[in-house]
Amino acid sequence: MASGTALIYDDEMTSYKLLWDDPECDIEVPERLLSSYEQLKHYHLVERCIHVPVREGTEEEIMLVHSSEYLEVVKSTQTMNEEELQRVSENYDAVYFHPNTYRCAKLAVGATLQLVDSVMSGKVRNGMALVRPPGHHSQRNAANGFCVFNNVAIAAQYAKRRYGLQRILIVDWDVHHGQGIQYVFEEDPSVLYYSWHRYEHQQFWPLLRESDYDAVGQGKGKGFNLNVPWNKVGMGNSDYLAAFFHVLLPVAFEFVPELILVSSGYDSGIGDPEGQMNATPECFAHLTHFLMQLANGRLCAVLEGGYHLKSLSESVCMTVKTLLRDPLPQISGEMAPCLSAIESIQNVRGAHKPYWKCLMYEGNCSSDAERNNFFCAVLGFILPVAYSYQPDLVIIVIGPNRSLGVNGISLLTCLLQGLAESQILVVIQVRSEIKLVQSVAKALSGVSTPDFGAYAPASQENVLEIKRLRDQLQQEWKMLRCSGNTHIEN
Ligand code: X5A
Ligand code: ZN
Repeated sequence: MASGTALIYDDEMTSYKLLWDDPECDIEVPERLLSSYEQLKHYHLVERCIHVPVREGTEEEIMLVHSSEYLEVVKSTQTMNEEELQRVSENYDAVYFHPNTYRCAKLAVGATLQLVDSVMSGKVRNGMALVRPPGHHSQRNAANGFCVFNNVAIAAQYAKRRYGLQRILIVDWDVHHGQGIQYVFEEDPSVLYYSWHRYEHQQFWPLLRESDYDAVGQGKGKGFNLNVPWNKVGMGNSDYLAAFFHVLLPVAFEFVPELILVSSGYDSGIGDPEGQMNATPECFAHLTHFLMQLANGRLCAVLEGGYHLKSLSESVCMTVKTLLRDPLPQISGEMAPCLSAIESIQNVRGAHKPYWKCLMYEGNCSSDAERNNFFCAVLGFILPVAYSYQPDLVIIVIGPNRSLGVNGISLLTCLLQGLAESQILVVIQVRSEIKLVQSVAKALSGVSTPDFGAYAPASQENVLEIKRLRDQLQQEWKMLRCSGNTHIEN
C-alpha cells in the first residue's frame, strides 16, 4: 500500500483578484491560498508532504465537463480590459473575471488532476490541492459562485476514463451546495455525490429547489445524489458528525468507492461569514479520518470555499495533518445534534431508503433487512455512543467467543482511533490467531486500511436489536439520534 501525502500548491494561483466593487465577490481573495500555505509551513506540515508540481489542465480535459463554447468565452477574457471583464462577469451569478483568471483556472484543473494521478499511480496514498478558482458551482456552460472550471467534476470524469474506475465518491463539505457537480453526475451511478449545505428552506444562495434532500439523482443515477440541507445556521461538530454517522458513512461503506474526491470547502467552519456555522477546525480532522477508511485510503482533497482566513487555514492544516496520519485532536463541545439537524438527517435517510440496504432496516422487515451488516452496528451505534462519551482512552478487548471477523475488528480499530487523541489499546485474549494479530497491528500502525469486501452480514435479529438499543439509549447518548421518532429534550 502506498504511503505519503501529496501537497499541491503554486503561488501563481494567487495572481488574480477582484478589480472593481462587488460586495458579493470581495471575500474571494488571493490571501485565502497564501494564508493557508503559510499556516502549513508554520506547523511544519509542508516539509512532511510530497510536493507535486502543478500543470495546466488541457482543453480536452476541461471539455470532459464544459462545452467548447464556454471554454472560448473564458479564454477570451485573457485580453479584456476592466470594462469588458465586468460585462462578461455580469452574465453569471456571483462571478468576477480578471485577465489571469483563465490561466489560474487551467492551473486549478491541472493541479487537481496531478493529485489524482499521484494517488492513482501509487506515488502517494492521499493528498491535498490548494487551488483558486474553486470549482463546484461551475457548470457545462457557466461560471458560477466564484467557480470557473469544475475541478472536482473534471477529476472524476478523468479518473473514470484514465483509470477505468467504476465507483467514485465525491464528498462536498463546503457550506454551499455544489450544484455544478450534482448536474454533471445526476444520472451517473458511478459517481456518488454527497453534499451538505446551508439551505434555510431555499432562502440561501444559490436558492435552488434541487438542493433539497429529495433530489436523489435521476434515471440510472437514482440514489447516487445525497443532499443534506441545513435549514438553520449554527450547525456544529455534533451535527456534522451525526450526518456522517447516519447518512454518508453507511451509504459510502455500502457503495465501496475506489477513489474519494473531497470538495474541500471550509466556509462550513466556525467564523465564516458565508456559512455562519460553528464547526471547529478539529472537526475536519475527524471527517478526514473517517473518509480515510474507505477506498483503500485513496483520498484527494481539493480546496473549494473558505473565507475566514484564520478558520480556513487552521482547518486546512487539520486536514493535511490527518492525511499525514498524526493523532487526532479531541473534538470539543457537547455531542448532541440539534433538532433541525436531526430533522434534515431523518429526511435524507427517508428519501434514500429505497436505494440503500443500510437504510432499509429502519422500516418494517423487508427481505433485505437480513442482508444488513456490521456497518450499521458500528456507524449507527458504537461510534455515536463513543463520540457522545468522549473517552480519554480506548481499550478494545477481543475475546474468544466473538462473532466479528478479522476485517470487522480491524475496521473498528481504525475508526475508534479518532477518539482519545488516538490513545488506543487492543487486548486480544486468544492465542494462535496470528492473522487477527497481524491485521489489528496493521490497523493500529496505519500500514493498511482493512479490506471490507468480506464482512459477514448481521442477522436480522441483531439489526433490530441495534435499532431498539439506539431508541432506548438516545436520551443519554445523543449522537445516536437520527430520527425524531422518540421524544427529545433540548
Ligand atoms: C466556492 C464558494 C460561494 C459563492 C457565494 C456567492 N462559492 N454568494 O464557496
Ligand atoms: Zn462555499
